[in-house]
Amino acid sequence: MLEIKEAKVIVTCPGRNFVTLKLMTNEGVYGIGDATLNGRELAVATYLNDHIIPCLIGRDAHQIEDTWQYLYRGSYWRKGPVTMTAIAAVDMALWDIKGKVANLPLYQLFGGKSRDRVMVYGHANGRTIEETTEQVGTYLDLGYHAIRAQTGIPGLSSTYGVSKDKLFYEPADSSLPTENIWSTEKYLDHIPHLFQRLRDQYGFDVHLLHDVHHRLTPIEAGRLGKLLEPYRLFWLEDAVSADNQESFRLIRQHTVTPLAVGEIFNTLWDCQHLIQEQLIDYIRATVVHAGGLTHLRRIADFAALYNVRTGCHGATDLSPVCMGAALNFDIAIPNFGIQEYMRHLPETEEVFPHAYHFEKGFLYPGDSPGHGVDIDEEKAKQYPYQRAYLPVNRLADGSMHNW
Ligand code: GCO
Ligand code: MG
Repeated sequence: MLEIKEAKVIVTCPGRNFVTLKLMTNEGVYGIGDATLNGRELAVATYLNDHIIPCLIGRDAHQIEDTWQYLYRGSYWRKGPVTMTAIAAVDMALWDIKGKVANLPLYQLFGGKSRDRVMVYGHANGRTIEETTEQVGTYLDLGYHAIRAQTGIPGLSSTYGVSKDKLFYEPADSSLPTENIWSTEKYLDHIPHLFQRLRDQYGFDVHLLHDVHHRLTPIEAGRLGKLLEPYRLFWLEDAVSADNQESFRLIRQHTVTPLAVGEIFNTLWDCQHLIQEQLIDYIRATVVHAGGLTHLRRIADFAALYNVRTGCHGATDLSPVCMGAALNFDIAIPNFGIQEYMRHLPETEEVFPHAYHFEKGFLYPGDSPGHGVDIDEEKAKQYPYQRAYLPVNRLADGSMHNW
């Protein structure tokens, strides 16, 4: 039997924090899984070390489905980001092992390629519409076919999606949460001008996307979707918080702008109604926060029944390990839509050597066995954990709002 013999959790900060699970077998083959939960990293590390690893030692490394059910049903306490991220890490590592034993990249185990490349979108942003427009030009020069555009709002000193460093966007930038101030009125008045400017300058051949980051009410989101219709967005993301899945019905009644949501979803139950009632067009759940490849494939199959396509979250806080797993998934499934790709810093890429590569707006998973990503443990040791938080968001009168 291919037995799980040893497991370790590696916490490293090559420019930002990452948590990685490494599972080793009695036959020497090992697999790794991403366990990073931005701003709550050590909670997942503890969950793995104290509660999961003791149950894994001695188990059959080939029993991926049974191990998933064991960790999900068996713990009694289901769901939630910490639990599902920990389960995802185990699942990713076990699929990695299976691929290595079979000597096949994971997409082959998922049925082979449905396409030969994965379209990605990059993040253009600036403090002003002019700056963002310039940045969109930079991404076009790099070969991108799809670009997310965010801009600063006049009268607000900072907002989501506008970074200091252009090609690398890192929101978790402080050892205690920084505070942003938000105004829905200012935002709604300004954003249509950005997309008008972008279409005037670059035409309609490029896909444009926008992330609202959960800040509107359903009726405000309906209004924004309607205002943006002339600019034909690829999607409008996280227009409202999806705590209440019914919110999307109201948005749908007012706009045909395509809707995407789900980067913070952890299970199929978080999006069951959104998908079944066709209230969204793209589901953003990804491998590390939605229970691993085993569960994400279940979400995608369910979504396919209702014409919902995937658009996996791919911000910098999802490690290259998650990206490698996501790309093997993206290239294999029938209802792939798009993959987010926020570039990692060079020091992150060094700690995580990977088989995937970017070329002219597409990512290719490569043909290494498993998910094709490894961790250099010696290099990882050079970058100790540093506490870092995402910002919080308040209205001008001090009320807490969604960040
Ligand atoms: C996105 C996301 C990110 C998140 C980040 C939080 O669409 O890429 O909204 O920017 O804010 O991943 O950890
Ligand atoms: Mg987002």
